[in-house]
Amino acid sequence: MSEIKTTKTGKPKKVADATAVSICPATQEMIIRAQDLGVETVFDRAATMKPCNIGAQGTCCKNCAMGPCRLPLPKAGIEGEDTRKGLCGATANTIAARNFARMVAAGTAAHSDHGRSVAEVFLAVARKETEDYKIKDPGKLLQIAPHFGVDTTVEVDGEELDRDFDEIVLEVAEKALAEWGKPEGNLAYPKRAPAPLYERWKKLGELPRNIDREIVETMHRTTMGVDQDYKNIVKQCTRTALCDGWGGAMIATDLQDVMFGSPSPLQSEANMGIMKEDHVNIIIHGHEPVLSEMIVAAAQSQDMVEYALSKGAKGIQLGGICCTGNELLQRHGVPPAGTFLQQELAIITGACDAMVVDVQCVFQNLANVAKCFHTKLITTHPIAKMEQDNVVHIEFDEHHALEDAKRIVKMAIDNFKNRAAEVMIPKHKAIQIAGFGVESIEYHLGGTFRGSYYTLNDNIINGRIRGVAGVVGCNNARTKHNEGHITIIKELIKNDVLILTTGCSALACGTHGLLTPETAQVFCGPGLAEVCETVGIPPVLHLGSCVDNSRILLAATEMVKAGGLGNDLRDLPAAGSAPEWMSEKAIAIGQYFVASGIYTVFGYHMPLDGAPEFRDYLYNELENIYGGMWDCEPDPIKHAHKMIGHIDKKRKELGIDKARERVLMDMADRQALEA
Ligand code: XCC
Ligand code: SF4
Repeated sequence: MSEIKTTKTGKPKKVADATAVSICPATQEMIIRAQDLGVETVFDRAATMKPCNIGAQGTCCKNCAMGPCRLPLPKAGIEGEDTRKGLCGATANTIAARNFARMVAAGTAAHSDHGRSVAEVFLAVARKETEDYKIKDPGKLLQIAPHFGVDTTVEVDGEELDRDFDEIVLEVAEKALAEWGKPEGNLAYPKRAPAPLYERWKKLGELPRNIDREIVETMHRTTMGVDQDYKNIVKQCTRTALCDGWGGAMIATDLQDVMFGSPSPLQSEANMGIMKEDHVNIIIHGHEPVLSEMIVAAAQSQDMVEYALSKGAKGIQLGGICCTGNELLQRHGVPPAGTFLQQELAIITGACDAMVVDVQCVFQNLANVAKCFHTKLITTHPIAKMEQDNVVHIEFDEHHALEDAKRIVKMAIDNFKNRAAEVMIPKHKAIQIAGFGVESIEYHLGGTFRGSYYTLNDNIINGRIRGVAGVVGCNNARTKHNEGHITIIKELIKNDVLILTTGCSALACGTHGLLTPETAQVFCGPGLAEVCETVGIPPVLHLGSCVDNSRILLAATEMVKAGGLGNDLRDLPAAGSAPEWMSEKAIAIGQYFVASGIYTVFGYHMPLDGAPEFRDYLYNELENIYGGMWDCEPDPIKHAHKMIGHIDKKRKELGIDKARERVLMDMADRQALEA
């Protein structure tokens, strides 16, 4: 049970101080309600349980049964030679690098296995084995086909004709799925990177062969007694991470767009206030939109809506959590109910009639919380079940997808009348504009004339926009919920940096009202505000879920193509950030950002401090190899200024630093005039 326990003296165990652990008022309210009801949440556990300090330093090795070998760094640092070693002789560098590599492998596996599921459904569509999924964006299919080496035209008697569409679909599906296990050659998508970047990977011997193979090789190389040169391990980290960003994740994004439609800007809302007391509330949580797409269709179907009405509800309200939430927001405007750290809290409202989960970022404690309420917790994926007996498993199969989804929706409707606890939905919610993508940025910030990112580049060159930052990633119960994301992003836009956001960072931005065009006037520097006002976009663009970080890579690639900002991603005045990261997936993302030439700063901490030499290699040396490097800065303002410092360095290298000084001068002049 998850009830808040008492200590031996009968005093309640320490619980979280709601205002100290989140900046979100809805979250604070629900933490207090949980505590009043005696229901324990992640916030309370974080208040009582300390992380292991040697693990936190990255130097605990349990890769064989002679360990765990724990190598703490003495507080005073190492004087003279570093003689710390595990039983086998593994150094702190080796242990930390192996642990790091395994995180890259796990993160890549998660994103890529998601991609594989999507590719499998796509193959079912191509083979016409399912009626429930269709191709909603044929244009996107034709656009990606050549990247897989699939021709979209045929030559007949010297004449070039369009190829049969179904034939193209089938070939793309087969080629895409082969990316996980093809026996020879290299992964297809890295070729989409700017040529100098691709050539660098090739020269370094870091082009991935196939997705599964690189993950397997990383597991092999980091097992007891194999790769003992941390620099060599980092090379494999890159090859594996490229399988994520320029592989499985990018394929997931593309095929989801093809089947479910490419997002375009839309208005929605965010935060727990989207739940409705008089509606059946279904919260969808996890990552793969394959099932949730069907839940949307089921919830909107006439028979389900009527069924809900017949049970006394006014309708069906869907709400998302985590990246499944982002996927549904981007394509259907389904409002997210919260970030990763709000998953338990959505149940604590007492109004969650069903929570449907698929894979990744799902707390096992949801089952314990659900037990205290009427909420039906439904797992749907064969690889993600829960042991608790109050959890229902409805396995989802793409061949009868809509039927499965309707079963789930019906179960939620039937549960509406069972609400036992008093319903208490926080009032807080915010309006947001979401649904951006590579294509819509081009539409808003490109010239129709040039059909490219020309206007964006132009405004970077003339200094109105200082640079671009990708701010992404999780929440972490060890840091104040949403504070890192919001403080860093506000500081960046104040300094005229345009933000591309995904994942829980994007959810945080929605929650705190940063995804509206009006934000520009309140929080932005003068240059960025002017651009946003002119083209009518928010200064923070929601690009989707975490697999959609691939959109950030492709947007950056489009910037290079549009010209004037160098010829490689490493030349761009750009930086990456994950302020509140917690998932292994974030490490995989960080590594492919860095290996793509992007300076990437993580908040909270990195598990590297026990191995300072390896840490310095990631933070400094990698810049000489990739142009991008890692960094870590827990203080949000300093974090933002590290990114701005890098952006300014790149502006200087491009010779466009003077332009910005002129723009600022213009602004000062204008203000003087206005006064
Ligand atoms: Fe999970 Fe994707 Fe992290 Fe949020 S951001 S906590 S991974 S849901 Ni991806
Ligand atoms: Fe210890 Fe080496 Fe075994 Fe790791 S691999 S647990 S360092 S003996």
